[in-house]
Amino acid sequence: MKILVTGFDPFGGESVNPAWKAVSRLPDRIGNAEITRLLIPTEFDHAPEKILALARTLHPDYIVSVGQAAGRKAITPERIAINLESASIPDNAGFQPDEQPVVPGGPDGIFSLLPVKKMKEAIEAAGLPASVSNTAGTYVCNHVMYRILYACHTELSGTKSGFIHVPCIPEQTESHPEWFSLPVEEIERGLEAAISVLAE
Ligand code: PCA
Repeated sequence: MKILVTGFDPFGGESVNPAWKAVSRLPDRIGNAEITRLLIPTEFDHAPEKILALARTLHPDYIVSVGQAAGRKAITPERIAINLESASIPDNAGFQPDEQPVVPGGPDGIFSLLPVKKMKEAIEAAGLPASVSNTAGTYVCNHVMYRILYACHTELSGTKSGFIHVPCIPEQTESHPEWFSLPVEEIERGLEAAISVLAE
């Protein structure tokens, strides 16, 4: 089994992104799955294109994308991506969509193809805070989740995908003391627990 796990680069003035920090620490194998880690830019267009370019040759069984959700107090598998994007800050390429569809004519929402409740339970069983989230927002993370799920239903047959948002790490809370944080080792352990559900 092959699992492609992606993490974003820093955005919004931050110098780190806990998503890539944690994803880059994942081992080469989890259960019976071979893990491929991919850094993606926090850019609406390039992020899904980079994932799709690799997925077309790798043919992974699963694609799990991971992003930062500042202020969230748990590791949160996302249940659904919506066909709407609206950005309060520009992405790393300077693009700032305002109330537009992710895929014109696409379905309003696409459910995760990952077992989100089982993943949440596995993260909790590892001793870490978890909950299933019902919104991935309207920024780059929702865009990536929607575009990759859309591709799973169209061109990437045999691949299932979904998204996990993670909290910040302690070094980010110096400038934002109000943000909840978890050490990067813990986020990595939580992701490993969630991914192990796919590799059983
Ligand atoms: N979080 C942002 C985009 C990149 C990231 O890590 C989001 O939640 O949309």
